Amino acid sequence: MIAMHNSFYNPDCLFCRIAAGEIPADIVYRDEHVLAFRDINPAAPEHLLIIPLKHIASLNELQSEDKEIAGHLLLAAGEVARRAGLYDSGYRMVFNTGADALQSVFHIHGHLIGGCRMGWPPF
Ligand code: IU
Repeated sequence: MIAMHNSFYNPDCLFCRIAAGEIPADIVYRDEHVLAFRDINPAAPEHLLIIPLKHIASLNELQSEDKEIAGHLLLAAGEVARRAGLYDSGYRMVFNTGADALQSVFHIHGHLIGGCRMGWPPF
C-alpha cells in the first residue's frame, strides 16, 4: 500500500488507522465523514466511539473549516444510537479533551455510552 502522509491521515494515529481499515474494529456505522465502532474497553453495557475520518487531535484543534464534519458527527449520533439499541432508552455523548478529562487518544472521538441508568455529575 502507498503510505498516505497528509493532514487528513496521520499514520501514527490509532484511530486514523482504524478509519483506514488497517486495524480491525467492530464498526457499526460509516459515512463520508465519520466512523463509529465499539470501544475495546467498554465503560458501559454499550460504548461506541464516533470519530471524524479526518485526523483532528481534539476539540481544541477543530477549525471553522471543519464545521461540516463537526455537524455531521453530531448528526450521526442518533443513527449510531439507534443501531446500538439506545435510541429510545437514552445515551450520553462525551468528548474527553485534554489532560483533566483524561483524553488518551488524540483523534477526536465522541464516546456514545448507554444501556444502563447513569449518574451525573461524572466525578
Ligand atoms: P479517551 O477519551 O481518549 O480516553 O478515550 C479513548 C478510548 O479509546 C478509550 O475508551 C479506549 O478504551 C478506546 N480504545 C479503543 O477502543 N481501541 C483501542 O485500540 C484503544 C483505545 I489503544
